[in-house]
Amino acid sequence: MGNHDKEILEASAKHPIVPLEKGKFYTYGTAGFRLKADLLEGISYRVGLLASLRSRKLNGQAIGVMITASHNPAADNGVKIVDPLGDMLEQDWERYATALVNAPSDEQLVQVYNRLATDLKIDLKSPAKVIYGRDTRPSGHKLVTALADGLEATKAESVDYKILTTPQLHYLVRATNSEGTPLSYGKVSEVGYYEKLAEAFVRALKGRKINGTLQVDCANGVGGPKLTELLKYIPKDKVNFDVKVVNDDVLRPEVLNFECGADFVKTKQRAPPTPKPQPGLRSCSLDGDADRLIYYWVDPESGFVMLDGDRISSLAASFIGDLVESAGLKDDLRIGVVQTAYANGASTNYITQHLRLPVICTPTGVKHLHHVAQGFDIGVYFEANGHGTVLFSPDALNAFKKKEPQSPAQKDALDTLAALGDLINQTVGDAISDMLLVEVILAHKNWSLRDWAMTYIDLPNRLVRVEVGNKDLFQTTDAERRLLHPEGAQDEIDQAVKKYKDARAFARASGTENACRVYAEAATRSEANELAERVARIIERYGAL
Ligand code: 16G
Ligand code: MG
Repeated sequence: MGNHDKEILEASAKHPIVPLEKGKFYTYGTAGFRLKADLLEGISYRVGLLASLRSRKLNGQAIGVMITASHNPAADNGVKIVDPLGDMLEQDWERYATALVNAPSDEQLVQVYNRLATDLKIDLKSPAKVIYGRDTRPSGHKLVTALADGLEATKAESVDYKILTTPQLHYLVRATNSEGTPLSYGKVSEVGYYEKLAEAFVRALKGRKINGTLQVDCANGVGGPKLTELLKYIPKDKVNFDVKVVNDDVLRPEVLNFECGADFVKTKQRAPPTPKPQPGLRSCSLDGDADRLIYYWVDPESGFVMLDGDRISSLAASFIGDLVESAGLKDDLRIGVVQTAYANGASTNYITQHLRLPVICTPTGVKHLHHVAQGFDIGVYFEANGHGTVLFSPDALNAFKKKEPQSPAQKDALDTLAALGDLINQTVGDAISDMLLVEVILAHKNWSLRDWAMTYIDLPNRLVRVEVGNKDLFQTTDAERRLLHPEGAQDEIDQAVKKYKDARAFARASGTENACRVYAEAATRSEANELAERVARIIERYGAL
């Protein structure tokens, strides 16, 4: 008998797991467990058990649990775990989460729980702490109740932060664990998050003026009310930040992520139809849980122009690279940029050839990029879809604060870098914090979105989703840029790519649905489309074998 057997059994009866077809399992994927909300109650309960174990394994440090399905429709939801520094759950533990969630009966659940405790040498009597939040989906209530029951059954101390953006929860986890230490990340409260960002925003701007209005589409998700709240903390007498918050209706679930939000804009390559796009207006979109950001405007002449994660990445890298040089720290700090295979080739060229910074390509998913970015003193990482942030090493943050400036220009650069260290969310990509960063950079450079878009010209590209029998047949190497299996498929892709100028294409299994994704880019739009279709046919053929 373990310590919590009786309690786990009793509570588990209230939150049963929905059995899947024979041979099918729930898996902890790139975004945790993400499914139709009515399948998630038992899962959320069991994630509570796992979060307690994880906290106990890490000496009682606080673990986070976020309930959200990001850009998915309102009927979906998701549960994911946040590690003590505010980063994603350690990969090894994804297996343990999967094991707990797939235990077929309540009794077997108790067995798996106790076995994990034994195998991982976890003292079930030691303290555990778990903090959690959810987005605005109505199903969040029920999932939070199930989660809380899991925490109570395992006697973990817990804090319910109610409705939060995903990055706010990541912030709170790190703030909780660093409270009272020299590495304190900020006040342990939602207000603490707003105060930190607002203060750093004012400091980073250093009196520079923000031009014109910014319209922010909040996907009718949690970002809407949270952005409105943040804006109250930005002192009007110091900063002229004219923000128009739109698509912030969180009371009607059916409008969540519907024809709006960062995912809509990025995949459809157009502005949300409502409110009616106003030519020339500087605009951006957050996704449903406010961890993705895309900028755009509708040009009276050339139509819709989008500035995606690659653009934010190169803008940030260029600005921070220049500041580091002005601060006289060029030889002390290693700056690098991390991208995935989806990054537009033109952005990679711009960063390596024009900015002269190293670029590393990783597999898709924030955790991979985050990990590699930690290897630099300043690691800029973004996925093209708008997920991303800039990480500063302790050495870098120290240098910004301690280096003796040799000139007023050097002091200015050091101060701005120190402010960016506070403004940019260090735990995970944060659309609201990234948006403030972009606004700071545009103000410093006195740039419009058009100036920003002029830095390089994107290669035309096309993304195609291909239904296959079993996506797991498709295995990749070289950061998902080449297929290892099925044998022969990559040779055919290579042959197809050779037919086009400046072309590149790859196919990979999705981490979030049973399908493959094909990406192609080429010198012209028609060639990119044609190549994508060709590769899609190859994948279809191999997928049907
Ligand atoms: C998840 C990932 C995202 C990635 C996407 C790819 C996190 C927090 N989210 O949403 O980074 O771009 O999956 O989806 O890591 P796919 O595997 O279906 O193409
Ligand atoms: Mg998201």
